[in-house]
Amino acid sequence: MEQALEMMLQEKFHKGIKEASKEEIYTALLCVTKDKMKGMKANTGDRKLYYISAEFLIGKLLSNNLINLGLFEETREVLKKYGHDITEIEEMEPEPSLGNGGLGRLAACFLDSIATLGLAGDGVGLNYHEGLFLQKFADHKQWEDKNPWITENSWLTKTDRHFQVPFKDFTLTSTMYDIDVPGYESGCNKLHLFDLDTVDEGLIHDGIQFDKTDIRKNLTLFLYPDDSDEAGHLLRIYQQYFMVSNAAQLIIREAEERGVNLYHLHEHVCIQINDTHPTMVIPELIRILTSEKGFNMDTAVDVVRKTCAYTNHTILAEALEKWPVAYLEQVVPQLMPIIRDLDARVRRDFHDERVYIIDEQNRVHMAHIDIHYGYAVNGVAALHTEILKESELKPFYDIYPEKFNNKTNGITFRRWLLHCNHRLADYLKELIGEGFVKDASQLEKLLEYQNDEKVLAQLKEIKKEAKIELKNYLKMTQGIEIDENSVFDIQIKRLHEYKRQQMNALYAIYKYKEIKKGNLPKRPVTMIFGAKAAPAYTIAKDIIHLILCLQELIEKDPEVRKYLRIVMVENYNVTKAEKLIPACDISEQISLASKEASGTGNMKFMLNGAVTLGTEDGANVEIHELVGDDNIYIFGEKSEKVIDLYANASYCSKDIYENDPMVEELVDFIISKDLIRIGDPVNLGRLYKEIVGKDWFMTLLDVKDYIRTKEQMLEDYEDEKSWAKKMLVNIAKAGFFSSDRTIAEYDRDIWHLS
Ligand code: KOT
Repeated sequence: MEQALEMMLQEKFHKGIKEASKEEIYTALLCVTKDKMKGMKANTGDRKLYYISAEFLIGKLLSNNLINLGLFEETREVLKKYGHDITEIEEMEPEPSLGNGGLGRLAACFLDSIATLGLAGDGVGLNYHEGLFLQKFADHKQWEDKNPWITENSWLTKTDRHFQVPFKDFTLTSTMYDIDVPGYESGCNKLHLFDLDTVDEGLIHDGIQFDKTDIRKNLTLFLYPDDSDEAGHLLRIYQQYFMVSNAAQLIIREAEERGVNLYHLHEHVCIQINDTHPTMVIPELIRILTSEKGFNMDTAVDVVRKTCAYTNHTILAEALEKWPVAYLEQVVPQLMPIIRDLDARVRRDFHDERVYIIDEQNRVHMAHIDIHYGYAVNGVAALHTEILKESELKPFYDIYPEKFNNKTNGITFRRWLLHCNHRLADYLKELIGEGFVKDASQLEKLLEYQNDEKVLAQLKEIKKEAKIELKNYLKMTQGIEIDENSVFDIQIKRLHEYKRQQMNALYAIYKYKEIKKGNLPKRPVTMIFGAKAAPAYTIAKDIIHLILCLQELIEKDPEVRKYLRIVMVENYNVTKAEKLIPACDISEQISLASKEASGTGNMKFMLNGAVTLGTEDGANVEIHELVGDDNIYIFGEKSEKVIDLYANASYCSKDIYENDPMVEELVDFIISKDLIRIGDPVNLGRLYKEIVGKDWFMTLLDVKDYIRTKEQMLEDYEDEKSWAKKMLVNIAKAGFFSSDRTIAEYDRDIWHLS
């Protein structure tokens, strides 16, 4: 590494390692690493997977690539020798925020595990020029700015693959860019990101506003900012079709290059459709096979059905894509005859309008295409899959029980332990050997030490060091100084009402009032939030406003500040997650039961020794089963009850508010003089009204149990040894949540690559 780095720096900047700036070293390291990956062997196999996804939230790549190439330690030492700190070099890398949250980050973890398991599988997506918006706080509100990430030297490599993508009024020529995906001590795969040469960043004005009319100039300009944005639906359809038409053409081209007889495509290729954003790949493949490759419709449908599999990531109604026929006619009229034919086949075979593809209001249900014309359907956690089978997708499960299966999500331990928490990783290696790095189930060896006081003390020490590191980072980035001896209570995830950050804010109000009354906690608590709200999601932004107002209220109150702090981290992203997670004591996973399909932050936290405070939702259920009652704090109503409340429309937040003085007092504080003095009465008033009058995600149903449970947790934290044991058990049991396990299951049950 030393020689390669020295040569690269000379070549690019005529400088040695000692004289070079951090930026120059970063750039040189990027180029050296890219060269090394070029020399790696590709994972190959007779059957190849294409993981199509509108989002790949890959995060920074330098350290991760170095870890997977086995070069991290050496590089760190070389830099140290010349007086550089690798963490400071990492800061130079712009984060590619090419995803909104869980779905996109999962796709990135999967690519890492697919490559690590030596499977031939590439990602296919879009090369957004701007990642998810940059979040800024001013006037206690979120403001959005553009978030470019592509610089002259980046992980992208321009290829000479181009395809023609036909739209109604014009045809576009694509360019394929590749990012190498090296496996850990294994071969290399690719992430293919398609783009247009004509995209114009100059269209952007006033933050993230841009002219939506000229598709040639804006198609891949922005990542779609989540589902609640009403505008830009047509642009979204343009993006989706551009993605899948390129994917379909690439898949067929590569199959032909490998000598595959297209009538046997399904024996050599499988396509994983990551939620419904890539669903149009089904009619697009059928279109190409019938119009260009001589297939008749029956055969094309049959081959495509045996090739495609679909993953569902949410049951939230607003996220289930239903495109008006009129929109599709306007953008991709060539697909409509095929979609109509697919719908006619369904209507011929099944006399149940709930499973039709085109509904009475002339909307195309994208998930229905996937389920009828794919061979597998999976949910992302045990509870989620059960809900799909028993309620959300029940009519489909009744028709195709054999297609449904569960694949509980996972996370890559390379990023979420080895990279983000070197101290813990090194200590674990020392204690139980290196085997867990490749075989995560070996983390259970830690259980042997659950009563070993030295080990427990060391785990606490490592946590303390991570907390100090976070403290220093927050001081540097936001000028906020927190106390490493306080309990770090962290909720970081997209801002959504179902995730219930507002319930956590009500806890802050509770605690504030208790302290004011003189009921002082034994140890100070630092409540840390990180969350972006979709730019058009009004109530989510109001919740951010509430949290920022509470933060200020407490900061300015010397009496309370000693015992309680609130820190809302600006521009929460993958990079910040990597700094926050190792430092966490209490992991907040408090979604309304049945609403969080899985969650993956919950897994990252437990792996790093945090204890979960959560509802019986998503993968929390499986965490609970693994660690047992003593090592997790569960509260709130269960999913059956919640589903029942929805079915009977029998939840009424106003009843709870009016009949419970404690709840009333907490909610009223949102519009108290104390807060209105700091914040905006419009935002706070709207949020207050929403919670009292609607509360669609049932905050008030669980808030008291939540407060009680969190108080219990804070009390238990004081028993140092027993808390450290909880930390240990959580780490030891996290092995199940390695994405290597998840991918091995996808391969065994769905892909059959190995
Ligand atoms: C967004 C829009 C449409 C369809 C699905 C989504 C979606 C779902 N985005 N993120 N998710 C999350 O996916 C994660 C990975 O499976 C889950 O852990 C999490 O619970 C989902 O909310």
